[in-house]
Amino acid sequence: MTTATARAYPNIALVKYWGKQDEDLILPVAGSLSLTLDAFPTTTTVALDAATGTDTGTDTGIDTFSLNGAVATADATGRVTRFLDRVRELAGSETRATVTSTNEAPTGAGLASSASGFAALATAAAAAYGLDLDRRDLSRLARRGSGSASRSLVDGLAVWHAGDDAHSYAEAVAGPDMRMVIVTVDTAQKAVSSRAAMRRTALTSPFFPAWISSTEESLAAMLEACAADDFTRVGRITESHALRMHAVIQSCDPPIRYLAPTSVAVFDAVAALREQGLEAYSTADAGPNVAVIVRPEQAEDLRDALAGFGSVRLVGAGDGARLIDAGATAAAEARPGAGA
Ligand code: 2P0
Repeated sequence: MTTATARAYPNIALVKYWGKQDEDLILPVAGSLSLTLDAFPTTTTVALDAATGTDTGTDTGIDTFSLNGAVATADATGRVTRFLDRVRELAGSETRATVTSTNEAPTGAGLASSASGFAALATAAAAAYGLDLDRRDLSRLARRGSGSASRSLVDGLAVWHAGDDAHSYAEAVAGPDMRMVIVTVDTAQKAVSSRAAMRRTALTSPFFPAWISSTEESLAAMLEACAADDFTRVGRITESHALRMHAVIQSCDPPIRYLAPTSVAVFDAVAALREQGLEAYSTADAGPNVAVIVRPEQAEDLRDALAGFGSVRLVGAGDGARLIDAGATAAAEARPGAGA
């Protein structure tokens, strides 16, 4: 048995990804920019079982996937299998895998568990199947599982480029040092998945073409602001871009609204804090939780100020996906008869 274990962290976009130009390859309509966090990791082990390979004639065609100690749903397992099929294609392998994953964030609540999930899975699966991929190619591979996962391969601030398959990957960008306060307003599973909502937005929103061009402009401005180490400009772009994303989502048919009344109250509270000299800016993903960026020296004050709106967690910039255990192949091979 060959196993590999990887750990990856979620990321929160400051310039959002919302819409695909190619659903199969997961190529975005525009680039995006995010901060990989140092909290809420996903840890994933991929174990290949030689006994189920087709060379033994016993291939059942089924990977197994467990999430947080329970057998995952057929949908989730199917998504993992489709991803592993891509890895097997690259590796020239037909060996099935057992995937075991633990998530420290509530799955499906808008805390980007698919980003950390597919970043960890790509990293562990590439190692288990013996692929020798650099970080750029791991980012491209993770993208095939979930677009935002491409960014969780990168430490700290990451830009994910739009483009064709070869050019659509994430890489690091330098920018201002910042912290983020995550305000968890609700941990329930969202009613409409990001994937379905993105598709509906692209198909039905009259504003979608403007969303694409405005995201391109926001990303160009954000890259300039990062290069200039300009926290204020980064923050202003972050907040207005997030509200534009929610506007285009709300404009689809039938409409989708991810922000809850409490989410809007957090945006208002942060705007009021800015008036008082606590400089912070809000964003929110496809759910009601709000992430607020702040300068490091004001981070604890912000956390304390927002504690009344839900559970609050102060986080910083974290590492891109890493292998934490590079496999038991050597040990298994050294012990004849061991393993499968
Ligand atoms: C983002 N989100 O940039 C945006 C903002 C949510 C809101 O990326 O279909 O789970 O798997 O590529 O990556 C969520 O979308 O979607 C997302 P798929 P994904 O973070």
